[in-house]
Amino acid sequence: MTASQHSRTSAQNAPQDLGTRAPLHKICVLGLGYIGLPTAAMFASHGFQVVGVDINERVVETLNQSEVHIHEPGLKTLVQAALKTGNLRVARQPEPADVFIIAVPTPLSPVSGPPSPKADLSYVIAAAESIVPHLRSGNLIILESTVPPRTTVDILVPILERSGIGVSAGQFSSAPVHPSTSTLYVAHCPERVLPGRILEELVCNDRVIGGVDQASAEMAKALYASFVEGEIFLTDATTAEMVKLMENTYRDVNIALANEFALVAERLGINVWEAIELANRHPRVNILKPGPGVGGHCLAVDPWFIVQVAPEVTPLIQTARRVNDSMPAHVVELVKRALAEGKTGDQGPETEDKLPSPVSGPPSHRIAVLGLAYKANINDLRESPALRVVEGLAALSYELRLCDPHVNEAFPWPLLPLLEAVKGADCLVLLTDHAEFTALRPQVVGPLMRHRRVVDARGCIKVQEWVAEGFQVMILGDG
Ligand code: SAJ
Repeated sequence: MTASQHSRTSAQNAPQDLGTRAPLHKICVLGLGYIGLPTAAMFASHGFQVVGVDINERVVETLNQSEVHIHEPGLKTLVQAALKTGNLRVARQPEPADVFIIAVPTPLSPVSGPPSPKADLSYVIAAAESIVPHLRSGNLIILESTVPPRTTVDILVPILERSGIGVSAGQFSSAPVHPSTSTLYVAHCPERVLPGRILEELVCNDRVIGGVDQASAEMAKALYASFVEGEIFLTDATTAEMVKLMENTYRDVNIALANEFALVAERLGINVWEAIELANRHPRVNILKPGPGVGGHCLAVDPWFIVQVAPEVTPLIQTARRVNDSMPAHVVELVKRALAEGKTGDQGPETEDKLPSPVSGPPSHRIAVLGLAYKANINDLRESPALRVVEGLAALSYELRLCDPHVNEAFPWPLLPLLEAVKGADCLVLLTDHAEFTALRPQVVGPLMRHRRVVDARGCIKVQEWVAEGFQVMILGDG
């Protein structure tokens, strides 16, 4: 089917159940995480009656106290406003509604492991089972969670059919719509929002909606058109699942390429950052940035969902994943090398922090690790490569001083304010390019350190400035 643009609507002018012509007023959102909560609040702020459901009691309690457990620009204001109007309610259990939106996590299964991890669909299955007793004819069920191809048709639909109500059938096609009155409509509507810009992208991004049939896709489109300003494209459910996975896999593979270029540049003794900048002057080249690895709940996970359905024909995707997964260990090697490479630079002030022999062996080194979140200016630690680097450094018995001004979580090590983390350090290791760290001045931190060394895994410091202050500088990808 070709692309079709939406028309704007709202709950007052609500999309219709195509069979009964009843308006879809009430939405039950299952899972109040990074996607479910903003989506629930967005629908509520557009006049729908929304019940947000989460199995985590703490999440429900927090929201019922008008607090928000997710840090995302604008989210707290939106959620609080939605709760205040009464359009958004929060509960532990689902209840009857016109629309059910499943937005629960799909992590990698802890039991599958190498050589090829697989999706853990237990949350999707549990959420689908939990709504079965509440389903009524004419309901629209939307799966937003990222899933392996064919999950909607092979796993979700059979569970929903346990309700005794049939799922809107037939091949997806642009044939005329003849919905029955005793039918469930089912669609996959993957999210595409970037953490840090979720609310903006929820509204502005184009959206791909995959129906199990034409009627389901059209119903879901009418619903999302209440707030989506981007174009809405309709297709079948399996194509929509694959589209979502292809987007994140494309990015993961391209980051792996940048990381591989970085490793080659180190061998050649050239600077990959300069080389990438120059290569990107080509009108059809856009190489991404190398770094300490790929984190977050999407890029580090989703490519495996494609691999699991076709392992024999996906060597490129698998290799890319492994290249990106190998980067934290490479950063640990860079730190080891930086510490082993002589005693250049200012030795810093004589303080009581001075250890007997700071450069004679790894155990005595004090490392200030700057940045734990998986990317800049967010507090999200999921799959963060920085945590793998920290594990690697800890295994070498270095004394670690961790700092991440965006993160507020318990670690085996306390999180310290920046200048405290840096005090008496033998090496700074920059893992996340938070604004606080890219603005860091060597003139400020240098005098606090025991040895002036910095390892920059994000290519974000101005090398000359640091060298001028007597720092021994090591940049990932710069030989
Ligand atoms: N990274 C690099 N080099 C780069 C770009 C990113 O090393 O040049 C690293 C980041 O540091 C981070 C990881 O990749 O560790 C992922 O960051 P990201 O900003 O590329 O993506 P996410 O995971 O925050 O969000 C992605 C987005 N997908 C795409 O851009 C194709 C977002 O639009 C999706 O909605 C989201 O995944 C998701 O939920 O699937």
